[in-house]
Amino acid sequence: MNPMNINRQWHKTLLFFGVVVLMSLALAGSAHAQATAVEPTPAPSEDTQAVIVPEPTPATANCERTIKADVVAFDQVITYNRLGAVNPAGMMYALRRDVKAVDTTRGLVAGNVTLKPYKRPRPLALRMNAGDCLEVTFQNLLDPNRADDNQPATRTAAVHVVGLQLVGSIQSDGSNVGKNTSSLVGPGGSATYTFYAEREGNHLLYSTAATTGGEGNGGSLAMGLFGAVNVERRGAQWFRSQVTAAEIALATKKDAAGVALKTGGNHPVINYDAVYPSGQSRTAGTPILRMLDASNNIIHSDLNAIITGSSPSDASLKGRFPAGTYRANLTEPDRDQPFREFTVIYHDEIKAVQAFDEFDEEKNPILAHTLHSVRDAFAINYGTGGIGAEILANRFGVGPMAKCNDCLYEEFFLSAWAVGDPAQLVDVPANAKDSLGNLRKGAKATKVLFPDDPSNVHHSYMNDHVKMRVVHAGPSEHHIHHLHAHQWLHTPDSDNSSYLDSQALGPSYAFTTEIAHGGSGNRNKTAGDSIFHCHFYPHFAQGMWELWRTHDAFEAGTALTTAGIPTSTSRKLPDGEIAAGTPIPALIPLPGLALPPMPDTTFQGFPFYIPGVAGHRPPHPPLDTVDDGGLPRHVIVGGVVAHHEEQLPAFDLNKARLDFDKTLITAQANAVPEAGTATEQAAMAFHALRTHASYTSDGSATLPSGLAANFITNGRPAVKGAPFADPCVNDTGAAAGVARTYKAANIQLDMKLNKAGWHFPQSRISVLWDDVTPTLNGTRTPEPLFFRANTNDCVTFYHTNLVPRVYVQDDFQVRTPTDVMGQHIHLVKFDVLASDGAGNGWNYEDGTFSPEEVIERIHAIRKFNNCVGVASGDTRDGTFTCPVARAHPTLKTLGAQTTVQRWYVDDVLNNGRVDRTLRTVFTHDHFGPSTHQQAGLYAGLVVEPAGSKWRNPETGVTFGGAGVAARADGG
Ligand SMILES: [Cu+2]
Repeated sequence: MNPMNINRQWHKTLLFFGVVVLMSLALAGSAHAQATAVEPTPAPSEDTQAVIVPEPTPATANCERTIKADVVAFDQVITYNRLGAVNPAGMMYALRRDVKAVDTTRGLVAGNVTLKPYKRPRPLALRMNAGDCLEVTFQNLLDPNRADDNQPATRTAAVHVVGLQLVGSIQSDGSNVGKNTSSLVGPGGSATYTFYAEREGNHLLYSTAATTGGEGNGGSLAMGLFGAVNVERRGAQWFRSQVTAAEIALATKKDAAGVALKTGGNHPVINYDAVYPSGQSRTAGTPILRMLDASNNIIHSDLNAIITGSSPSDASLKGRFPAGTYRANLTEPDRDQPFREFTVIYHDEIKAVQAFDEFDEEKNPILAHTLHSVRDAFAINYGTGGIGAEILANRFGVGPMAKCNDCLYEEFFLSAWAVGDPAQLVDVPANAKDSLGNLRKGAKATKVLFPDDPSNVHHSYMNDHVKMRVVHAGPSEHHIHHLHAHQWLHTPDSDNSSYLDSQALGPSYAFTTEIAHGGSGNRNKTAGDSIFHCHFYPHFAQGMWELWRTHDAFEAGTALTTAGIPTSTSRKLPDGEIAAGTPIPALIPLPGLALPPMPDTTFQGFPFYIPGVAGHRPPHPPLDTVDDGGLPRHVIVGGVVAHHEEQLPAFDLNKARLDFDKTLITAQANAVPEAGTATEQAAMAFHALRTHASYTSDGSATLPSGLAANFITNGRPAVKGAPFADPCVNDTGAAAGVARTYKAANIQLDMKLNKAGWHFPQSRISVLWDDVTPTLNGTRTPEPLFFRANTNDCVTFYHTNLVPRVYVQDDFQVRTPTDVMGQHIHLVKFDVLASDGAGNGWNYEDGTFSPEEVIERIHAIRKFNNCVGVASGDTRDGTFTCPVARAHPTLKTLGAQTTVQRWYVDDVLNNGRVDRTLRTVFTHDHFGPSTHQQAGLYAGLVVEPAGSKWRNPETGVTFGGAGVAARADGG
């Protein structure tokens, strides 16, 4: 029996990140103002009061069509990421066509089943349309004997779907309840469950046979036995969203001579009805892209899909839903478009053997306590990216971060430059040991597996309409689904519904987020990686996050050798461990939309214009820095480090109990121009054009509307804080907004918390520049920074970092580097590449270094380049080779940096054109939030109606707002 590292959730001990702090999203209580313009009561828009006509609901299920799914449950090893976290006793569902016998002589019998090699373990996603019945033919192929005593004792199983109507009898419930005859089945047994769906939405699918077990934390849910049923509108058709390069070639139309057809822009002309020829891994004659065959059998269960409302080959609709299918609202005026569907299944209490022995309470009882809160324990779609294993891999010299001397701590954990895309699976995981049981150092993986589904990244093209089907399959915790740089209406059929980028979900809960303002890229057409994650930081740090990648160039998939390794000339992602790079899936375009251009040597498409170096932290964005403190824009690619407070040459596991500090002694740095490299400037020029003549996926130069098939990008020139996607833009590409500037600094102080004198020595808060000195000398009472803007303000936010580069060990947390801080904001519009206040995916590191980090890097670069003097004294002083720290021009701190965020406070109109405003907006550091949230580092932007003036509610004195002269720092 393989002893598994069982989750014990909340030990009260000295943890990586001390106190569990839940996010407080509504902090408006400390607002000290009132708006003179009375916020208008949302006027009844012409159809606000109108009755929303639901789709007809028959009194009893009346199957307009019967969709069939042949589903099996079986035992499957589930590996969660490339560092090696694994559930050797995983249990899952799959379509029968996607599994095979382990021992072919025994056939497909219980206990002898595994996924076919092309199929990555993912939760099962089944689809049906409203009005359909879904007939699930289920066979339990679980091993009659448990693989592990963490598996539930019962080996019975079923398929139960939350929220769908049962058809036929109660036997479709998949349960053993009350006096009903059980509809569970034992190993080898079969049952048929039939469900009816009356409306669009999404539903958790799971087995009710073992809902508790393994310490009472979820039974078979914790082992992976769950999925989702997504219900689409009547008439919807479903296609795969991402495939391999070989598959998109097979799904490209050919002329009579068999030559692949191309659009005028050299894109493949897509045949959405293509079928596999013989000689492929999947059955000849079955559809490549369509998820349903001609006999209504579900043949693809991908998490991601393209959903159309008509056939892509329909001459007039080209995949659109018939006009009026969806009720329009002014944050998403065109809801009848085809859309990309991402199934996002949160699950917690996962069973995982951790990547490294240090997490194991029996092998390392002391350090396991420190590491407990940063295990791989929270997941999405069977993938996880916990911070603990990433930091240990860096310290141990394994995985893509093995040589990242500049990777210190929490700041690199979400950067694909440093860690690769999240939840990649590889041929040799980073925790592989040698025959003596010792960790094998250095690079080991040679390829990323499953090129159609290589990572926890959901892909779309700019301007794609997107719906996320979010489900919670975990047994106990609640989560906050928070998405960067995009928003949705809670109920898009109601134009007065809440405008959100964060939404709570509890066990078995499910909702759809229909992305507003045209979907991918939001209103200002921002390409790049938008992370989504649980906003409870302990869950985030334990791996609960994914990326949504908006592409600005066509992705035809990475060409692979027969061994599955990217060819030397192929387009592929760089990697710190795998020299050949890692595959990009072929992203099937939505029909009827203008395609992004094929990448070329001038415009290479995201992320290839970001001048990062794989295996290291990326540079700061171009045009982002107001004051660099003497340290210009750069990438560190080598050098020598020291560990712990004592600056030891080697990482010491015993010291790590209390101290994860890491210091750069020498640094090899590559200069990157502040105004951008030639490649970056070409990308800026591309995005500065609003329209790019293009084609739809059938080769047509016109859209279904009859307009030219122009691919739309931002259309405004590069500007500080928004080099690619100026947020201060209207919906036709013209400049918008009233300028407003704030200048803020993050400071550390010993903050008193009550009259008894309780105080916290490492309080870290944001204040405006003029308030830095009075707050530090005690003449001003510290309070959370609440600042204001009116709808239609274009905010330039100066972010200065005056905080030490280390959070020292105290009663709550271990010693940790906090060398960089960012100002991540919710709800407003921004360029996700340069004002995300974060370093997510292949984006830049949009942060501001600590003054001490600036000085440390300057000293390390000087030492590497043999400059005379630690801080000055060389004839080359002031050059990139021998940088010299500078005092901040206003705040005087040596080495202090100021960077820029640019935000547009756009309107939120109901259908009566009344602006409901963005309301109160949360903003916080995103590089060390698990450390900083409980230390006080958060702020709020209060949004008032356009044209408001702001008065002190007690004195009546007007202090800001439209037309009122502000302080130099905006206060
Ligand atoms: Cu959570």
